[in-house]
Amino acid sequence: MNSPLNLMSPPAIVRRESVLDTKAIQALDSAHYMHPFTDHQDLATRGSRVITKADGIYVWDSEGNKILDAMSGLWCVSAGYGRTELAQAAYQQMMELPFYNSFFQTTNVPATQLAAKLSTLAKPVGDRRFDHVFFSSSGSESNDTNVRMVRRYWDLLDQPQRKVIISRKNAYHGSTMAGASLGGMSGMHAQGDLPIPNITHIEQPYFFENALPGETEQAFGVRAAGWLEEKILEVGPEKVAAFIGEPVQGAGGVIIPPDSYWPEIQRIVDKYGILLVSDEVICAFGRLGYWFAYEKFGYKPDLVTFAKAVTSGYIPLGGVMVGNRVAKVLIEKGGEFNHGYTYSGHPVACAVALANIALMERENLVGRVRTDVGPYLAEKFKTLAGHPLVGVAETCGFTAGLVLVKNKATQELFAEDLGVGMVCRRHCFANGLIMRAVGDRMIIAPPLTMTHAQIDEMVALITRCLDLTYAELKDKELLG
Ligand code: PXG
Repeated sequence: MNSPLNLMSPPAIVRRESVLDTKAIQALDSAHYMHPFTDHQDLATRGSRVITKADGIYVWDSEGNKILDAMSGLWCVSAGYGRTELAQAAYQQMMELPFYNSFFQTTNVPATQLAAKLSTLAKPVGDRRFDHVFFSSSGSESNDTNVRMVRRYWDLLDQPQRKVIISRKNAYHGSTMAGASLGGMSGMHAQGDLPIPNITHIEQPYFFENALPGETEQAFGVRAAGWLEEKILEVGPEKVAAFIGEPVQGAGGVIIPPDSYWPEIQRIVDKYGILLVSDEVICAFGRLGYWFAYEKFGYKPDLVTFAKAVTSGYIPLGGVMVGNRVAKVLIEKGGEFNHGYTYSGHPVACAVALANIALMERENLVGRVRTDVGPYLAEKFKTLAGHPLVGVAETCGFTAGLVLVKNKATQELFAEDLGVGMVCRRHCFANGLIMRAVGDRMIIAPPLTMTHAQIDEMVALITRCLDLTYAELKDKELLG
């Protein structure tokens, strides 16, 4: 027999500090690696930035540049980089049970414990409780699961004609056929005959672009929710299965709805009896200061999508919190639900998620967003709103967006083809800061571990990059 393993002592990590041949990696990358959402001819001419290591809130590239990652990887690394206990949890679980499936009446300990833990974190609201979880490995897969569950639910209730799912323009719900169809990204729909049938979209609740002159935010929120009712009536209420929305639209540019929006959406879905799906792939696990963001906005979803920060991005995991309204029907009337993934309830991913949640609880990462670093970031963004290039600067929890404008007094926007957001993003990278550009909306979603001093450092970098962008635009006589 092999000698017993000391499960608590993973082998020492050998740090690969040797100098990397960046050009060689870039050549291999360009020749063989097809990247997501990438123009490969463009990539080949410019070469990829090779990220080689990370610690805390910083990443390093192969040229040794240290970069403050204000996007947490891609909205994922909420606990920050270099957390030994997450690596330890993965190592230990890999040695104990690296994989077993959850089909055929089997289960594993971490998946079971995580499901139970998530059920306690997803607070009951009104008559909705979340006693059940369905696991996948990503946000996209989870939204495919939602489509399957929503349609199965209505079939089981003898209303098979209820198939239409209403979503919003500029929403992001993933990149599988169902995810991309639910999303409202016109560039994605233009490739591959999307959306698939029975998915339709309404306008987004974006005050800055869609409000009428003189309209208050509160009035706009109610009017924007009203677009859902108009669509329900247009489709025919008897055909509508569900509405899906992100609490705050992330990839769409951190679009924060007015407070009046979600309660009015709730009123409308209740009126027509349709299911409400809250896609919290970005917003859950503390990003908005709550474990789940429906709590912040006070609505009652039937299904809640999660992924990303459930493991702080250390390993892929996603899933759906299944509310009692849907779970009861699926379980009591449904028999076998013919849906699932090889990696549903992957023991290593679930073990990392349990360790990540324990870490978040111990460091109060969720609470500090609500009462400490969230308000501090909001205060700092108020000062950024005064910058001559900034039209609006707004935050929600620990995510934020600002709009670059040609003329501050009139709030006139730049022509789209100027790509001003990308100009700003270039200055960010060159100055050691990762910030996302969505059109001319610059957005951040930093690790929830940030200290006040690190927030100051980030805001100083943002200011510097705005100054540099402003100077470049002024030189080119592009300001209004
Ligand atoms: N729903 C939401 C709300 C998301 O933000 C997905 C689903 C899909 O998750 P997966 O794990 O399948 O990627 C997401 C993902 C961006 C960006 O540019 C955002 C995401 C993914 C890629 C890029 O901001 N969000």
